[in-house]
Amino acid sequence: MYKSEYLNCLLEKVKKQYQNEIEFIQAVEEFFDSMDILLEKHPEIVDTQVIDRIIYPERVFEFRIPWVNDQNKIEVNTGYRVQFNSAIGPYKGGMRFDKSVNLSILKFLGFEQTFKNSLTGLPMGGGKGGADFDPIGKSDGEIMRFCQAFMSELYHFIGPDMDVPAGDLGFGAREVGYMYGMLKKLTHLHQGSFTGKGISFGGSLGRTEATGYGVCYFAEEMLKTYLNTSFKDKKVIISGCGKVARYAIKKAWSLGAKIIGVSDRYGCIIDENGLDVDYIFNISANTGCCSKEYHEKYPTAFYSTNVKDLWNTKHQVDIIMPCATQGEINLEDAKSIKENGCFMLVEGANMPVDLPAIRYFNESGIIFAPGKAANAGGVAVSGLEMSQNAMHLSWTFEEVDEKLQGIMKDIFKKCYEISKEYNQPKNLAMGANIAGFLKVFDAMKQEGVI
Ligand code: 2IT
Repeated sequence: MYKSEYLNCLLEKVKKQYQNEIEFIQAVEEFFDSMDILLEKHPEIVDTQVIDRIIYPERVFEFRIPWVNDQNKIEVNTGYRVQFNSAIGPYKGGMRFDKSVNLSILKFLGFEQTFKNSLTGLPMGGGKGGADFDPIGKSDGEIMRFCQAFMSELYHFIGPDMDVPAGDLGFGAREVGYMYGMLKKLTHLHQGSFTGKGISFGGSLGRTEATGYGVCYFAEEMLKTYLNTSFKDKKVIISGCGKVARYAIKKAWSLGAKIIGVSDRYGCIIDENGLDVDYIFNISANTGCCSKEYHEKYPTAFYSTNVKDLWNTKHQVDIIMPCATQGEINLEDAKSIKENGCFMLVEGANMPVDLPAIRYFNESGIIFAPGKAANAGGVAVSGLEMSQNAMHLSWTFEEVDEKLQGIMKDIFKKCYEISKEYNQPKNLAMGANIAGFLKVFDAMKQEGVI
């Protein structure tokens, strides 16, 4: 129950209207935890009814994607684009290809993206899209035909000043290339209305590394500010084997951390003496997996096909960075994490920690950073890619990385300043929600009831 009756009523309404949308309801509830605190100080926000409006996507597209597989059979998937909020800029956010994709997941991601993009300080609204298409086991030809079929519908709704998609889970440089190629063929325009493009056709240096590196730059600020320390000699566990996890592993390691546990969707490996990061980086780049291959080379490392064993190592661990996907850590995992001595948890994925676990971290003194702040480096560099495209130039890797570091520092500062202002200096989730919200709120108020 919230202190504000207004929020209780709104939450009941959302729960009733979207009862099957579990992920979306969690995202709204997590956001309302912070709005409750904000409304106590600023009850006048209620009358603007911005919160009533902000929880609805401005527009949702759902469409049929028929395509032909390698056996010459027709398959049909469902494609989506959720244009969540355009108050501060054109819709911006990734595309996800995964068999789990549904409207609830894309709405939660679009909602989170709205505040994340606001925190970057760049003029980008929030959007998200994707399809219930499982890319695992598909041939390159199938992936290309699927991307082209998808774009033949999507192109109606996107453009550099309208909506700019990018990659997400199951959607990397290859998929961006096929989609962008088809977009260009259909529109005859080379406008950069997609980010994460290849370097040869308008992509930005540093975009591949940006999310993972950004998570570490954010974590470094936390370590410095709260504990006057650094990654040096810290024992770190990072879940996931995709782009975010791999570059977070690489950066944390280069900053002196000891990486003691990693995972992929099939299992996890743990070695309290530190894992061979170079080896993990190379195998995961080729296969998208790491645990089984790693165990074959290093049989003394602990290996389990239960990915949850990563949270229950029984070894001392200092920092955890979940970088796989939503719903990785529940309350039970959170309690094991506390028992292992972890003092800081930084979300690299979007909502990998569920709401009871977030509340538990806050109560038990583990400093928690939400994905919408800590993983914003990816979309921030997407924003920089849009700037470079609009100016028809390209920056060096060093220029982009320097800007990324500045943006991550700035996001941390915004969240920390707000959390201090509300007398909960370790509550970065609240800081992120309020700081992200206030900019969108201001724009929505000025733009009128639209
Ligand atoms: O979750 C995310 O921030 C992304 N998938 C990146 C979005 C983007 O537009 O670069």
